Amino acid sequence: MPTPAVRTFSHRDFPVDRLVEAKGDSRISVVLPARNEAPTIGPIVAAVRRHLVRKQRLVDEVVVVDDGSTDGTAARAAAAGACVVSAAEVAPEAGPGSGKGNAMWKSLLVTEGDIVVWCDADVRNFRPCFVTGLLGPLLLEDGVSFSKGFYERPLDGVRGQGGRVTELVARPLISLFFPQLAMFAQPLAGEYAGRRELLEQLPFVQGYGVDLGLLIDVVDRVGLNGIAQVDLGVRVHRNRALDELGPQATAVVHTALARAGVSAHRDSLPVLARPWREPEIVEVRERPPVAQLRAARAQLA
Ligand SMILES: Nc1nc2c(ncn2[C@@H]2O[C@H](COP(=O)(O)OP(=O)(O)O)[C@@H](O)[C@H]2O)c(=O)[nH]1
Ligand SMILES: [Mg+2]
Repeated sequence: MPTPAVRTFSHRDFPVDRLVEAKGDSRISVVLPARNEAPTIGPIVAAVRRHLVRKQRLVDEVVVVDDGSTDGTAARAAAAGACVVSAAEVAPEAGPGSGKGNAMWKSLLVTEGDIVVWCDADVRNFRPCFVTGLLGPLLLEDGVSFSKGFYERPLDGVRGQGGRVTELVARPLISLFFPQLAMFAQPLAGEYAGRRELLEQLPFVQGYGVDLGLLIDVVDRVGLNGIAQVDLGVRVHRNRALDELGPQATAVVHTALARAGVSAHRDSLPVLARPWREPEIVEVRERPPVAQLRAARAQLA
């Protein structure tokens, strides 16, 4: 069976002045989920604000969703001009949660953009073209409601060696269960953007399963034609030690299996057990689509 193609672009295809023109009256939010990202959060926020809020009027708000960072992340983000919210303070009535996906889900409740762009906050070579590249297909190509970033990711300066969880976990799972996603170059990329009306229809896996979970669910909902992937150049982020990748990999496996209908316990928390280490609980609970939450709130009002 031939592998289906994905509409693929480069950030260079989308000069910022064309985006500003195409944006018209629509509103654009940039969101950075962050936990203990003090070294990188300030420069990222500052770059988005300088180039895309002040110099060009492309982005309407820059929001950092913090999760109890203890290293001054919130203060640095605020000093650089972001609106900083604490995940725990958003929709406490929805019950406790944790992780990157939980912060992203909550970001839909505190932002106003018709388009929401998410970027990781640990990127060391962030450039505004991450944001403009992701916005390009949404603003300038027909029928696109979600765009996913991809990039070259060096490990210790060596090309093509980054992305261990991607290569050893996500790609095999995709090949086995979701071959329609095989042409996404970075299925676990944290840089992606979508139209709010689509994003609010989707459940969010709370932890590190969120990136793959959303990709699977978006393809399911809008088809490959409704998605673009965009080359964002080279991306350098904090590379984790192998033992830190185990819980992330577990979240990715669980998310994929739950969507493939293999896991019997979609809502129970898996535990990663390893010899001579404390077992680690992995956050894989899911937040319901925001549209459901809004409907429930409207009924109560
Ligand atoms: N708010 C919040 N952000 C998180 C949490 N976990 C991870 N992040 C952020 O999500 C982004 C990606 O996380 P990272 O650990 O770099 O994932 P990796 O690149 O896949 O190893 C970074 O900006 C993190 O700070 C969390 O529990 N809460
Ligand atoms: Mg990272």
